[in-house]
Amino acid sequence: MIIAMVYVLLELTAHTRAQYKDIVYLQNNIVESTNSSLSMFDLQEVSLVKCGSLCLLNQCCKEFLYSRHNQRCIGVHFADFQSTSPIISLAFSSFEGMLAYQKGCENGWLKFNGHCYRKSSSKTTWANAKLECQKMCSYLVEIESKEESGWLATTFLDNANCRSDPFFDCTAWTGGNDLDTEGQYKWDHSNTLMSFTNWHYHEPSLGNPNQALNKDCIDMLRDGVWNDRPCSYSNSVICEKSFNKE
Ligand SMILES: [Ca+2]
Ligand SMILES: [Ca+2]
Repeated sequence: MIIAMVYVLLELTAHTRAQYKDIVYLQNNIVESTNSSLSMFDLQEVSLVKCGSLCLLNQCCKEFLYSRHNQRCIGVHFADFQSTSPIISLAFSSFEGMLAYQKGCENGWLKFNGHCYRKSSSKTTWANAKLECQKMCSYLVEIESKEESGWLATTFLDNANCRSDPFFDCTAWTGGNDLDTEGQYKWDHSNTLMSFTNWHYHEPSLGNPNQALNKDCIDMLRDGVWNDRPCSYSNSVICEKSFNKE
């Protein structure tokens, strides 16, 4: 398999930067050394605490492997970020006897059923929202169950400050859209057709074809139900990333 030369630039804090400078890792080399395209750094003679903090500081680091024996430290990349490439099965816990440590959700992210979620403080278009999530190694939220939908609404949207019109306040973009084929609603990141849906009573706008053509992006209202609207609308953003391989 030919893997394109991809450089992974670790964004380190000033403190770490002082010690490591800007470290650029050639992913090709890492693939050879660990047999996985998902590793993002591989360091020697690093303490467990340092290894953990390197992973914690980087939004793209999902978990890390550490060997007390030779103080080797490997950071594992979020698989979510490369959903289009084949996921190589990982057997990290037995990798040269290294122990795997799961990081958990970073500051500002909330955990629910093995996934981390974060709502942005600003509003933007659907396309920008997608980019915003990608920059954090995450994706626009994809809602697969009533439980997830309900949790998202009560956690991020429904609050005492919401104004009266539920369509124009306390709403947020999801990854749902029918940009490719009108009326065929898909999740952007996983590129799958929706199975679970939770539309608002009058939505989507398919009853009014003229409107539906201009409404290709789906947002969630404060009570968890969905609505299609123009992708240019400025909306809050909820990003998601998973810890479980899907
Ligand atoms: Ca989800
Ligand atoms: Ca549409």
